[in-house]
Amino acid sequence: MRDDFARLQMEHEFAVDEVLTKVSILQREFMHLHQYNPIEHVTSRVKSLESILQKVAKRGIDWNPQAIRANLTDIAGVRITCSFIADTHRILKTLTSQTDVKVIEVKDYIANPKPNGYKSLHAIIEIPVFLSTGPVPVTVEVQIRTIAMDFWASLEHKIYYKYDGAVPDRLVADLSDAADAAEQLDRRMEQLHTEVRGAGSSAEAADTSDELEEELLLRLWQQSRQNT
Ligand code: 0O2
Repeated sequence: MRDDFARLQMEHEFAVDEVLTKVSILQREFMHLHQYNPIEHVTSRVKSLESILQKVAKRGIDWNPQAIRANLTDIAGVRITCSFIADTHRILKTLTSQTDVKVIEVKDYIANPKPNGYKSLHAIIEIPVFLSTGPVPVTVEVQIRTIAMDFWASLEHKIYYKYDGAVPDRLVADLSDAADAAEQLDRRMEQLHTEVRGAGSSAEAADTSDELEEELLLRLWQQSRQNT
């Protein structure tokens, strides 16, 4: 049994590694194509055995790895923090359209925030992890949100745990106001960003760097001809 649980956790660790690699490739390719990085930072975790068993007990799931695998979809979690709201949707679309990624469920708490003000894009995806015995499908919960949404969520999480879920009304109202302020900030920052980059600015930047590269190559070529 202990070995089964160790294997369960290990498979989820591998799945997290796979998703992190995918995200890193997207990030680097995006930077290469658009001279712009839409991802601020990425964090990940695999639930501890204690935390898995707590959730299993709470949900009344059978105490065997097969049932846990089928019913607990957030053993592996990856959180992607983006600069702007548009980036969150862009990253979700690019990641979930990869052929080896099977989308189990998407929850758009940005379009439909939770009553407390929580905003985030959640996707439960399944990816194959290639073990010596063959491929094993493993689920990963991917949360994608902006820096402002992430800031709000981490504070709300701390407050929720401090009060053991029974958050006083005054704080609930303050959190709701803070969620509105975070949304306004997101919108203004995105507006500014769009204004500064302007239409076609990335294409212009790419053209300029191409020209510089060409000029440099030409000079090096001329120099090498002079030296021979
Ligand atoms: P942890 O410790 O972060 O893993 P679930 O219970 O997850 O199977 P649920 O609630 O329908 O089912 O899933 P949902 O709504 O997709 O939420 C999953 C995760 O999103 C949560 O995991 C939190 O990480 C985060 N989340 C959801 N709602 C809130 C919220 O109101 N505030 C904050 N701060 N985070 C939220 P866990 O397992 O609850 O916690």
